[in-house]
Amino acid sequence: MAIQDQIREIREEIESGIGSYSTSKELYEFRKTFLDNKEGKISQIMKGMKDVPKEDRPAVGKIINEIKEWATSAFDAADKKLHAAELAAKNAAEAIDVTMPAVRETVGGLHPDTLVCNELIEIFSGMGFEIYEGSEIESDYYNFTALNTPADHPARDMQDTFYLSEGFLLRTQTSAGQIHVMENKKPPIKILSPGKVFRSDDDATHSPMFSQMEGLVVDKGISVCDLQGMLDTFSSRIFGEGVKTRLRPSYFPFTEPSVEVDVSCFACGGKGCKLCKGTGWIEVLGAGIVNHRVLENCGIDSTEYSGFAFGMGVERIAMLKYGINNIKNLFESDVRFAKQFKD
Ligand code: 2NM
Repeated sequence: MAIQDQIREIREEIESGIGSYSTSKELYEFRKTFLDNKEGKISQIMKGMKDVPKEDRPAVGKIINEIKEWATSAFDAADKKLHAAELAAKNAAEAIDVTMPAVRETVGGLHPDTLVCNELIEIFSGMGFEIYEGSEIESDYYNFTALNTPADHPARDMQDTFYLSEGFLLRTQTSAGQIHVMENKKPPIKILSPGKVFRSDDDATHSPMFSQMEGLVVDKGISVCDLQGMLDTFSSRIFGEGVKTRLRPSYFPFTEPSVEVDVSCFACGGKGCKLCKGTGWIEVLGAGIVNHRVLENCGIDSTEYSGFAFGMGVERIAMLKYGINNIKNLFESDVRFAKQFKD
């Protein structure tokens, strides 16, 4: 076939095919079948030049160059169009609607136990108490014997205490740690011991693991007056201004005398309501003057020094403050419960 005819065929092929591609990648493959330096149909024609008579070569060379230039610009133009369409489609797909409402970020809150713990620590730190946490595993001596809890005391019963290996147990009260402090530090001592304690107890108001906060003050001349003064300050800070305290006689092996401490009902102001069961008073903690035997057990001369101590359950305070009626709510990790305590 004459070169002119081959060129006409190529031109027709390109003209009819060039508009049928929808992606620049497909168009590029089509382009290569004509313009590839080695395999392209136009390059192949160039190779046929050797059979063209010498005098015709300049004219034939010219038309080959023309078709090459024409094809190149035709493909460039078609490619430009496809690229523009592709870019527009990509931009449309990635478009951001700035009027769309933002996704709400959910932020966690502190557990009511932690909230109350923090508040108590804040209050007692403000009164000069140092924080001493102690350890959860204690020996029978620190948890009971040193605290003047005799061997036949019901609290030592297997049913109430989680015993570990011989002589060791999970502390049932944080005061076990306070014995270590009294053994190692000369008075004045003024410490607050927050932490987990363990007792084999389980009902609506008791959990086998709960948090306790115990305080201890030892110095020369400490009396019940110091205890009561501190309790008044504490009660109005935690439950609100105007809340009064009342001491009732009680018994603990580690204190003598021992008292139960009630606060006037912060819900009804003392008139009597559901929270205080009509009495106007709510029991919040136990306290007393440290038994001289406990001081002596720690090597503190009880003729020179005296002290007061108190202990409370953090969950009980949290339940009173937030109106929670079952302690299980505090340990079941139900988000519907937890979400109510954003502060
Ligand atoms: C309470 C009630 C009364 C108490 C005693 C001691 C220590 F270590 F000094 F002996 N610490 N805490 C104590 C006293 C705890 O909890 C209801």
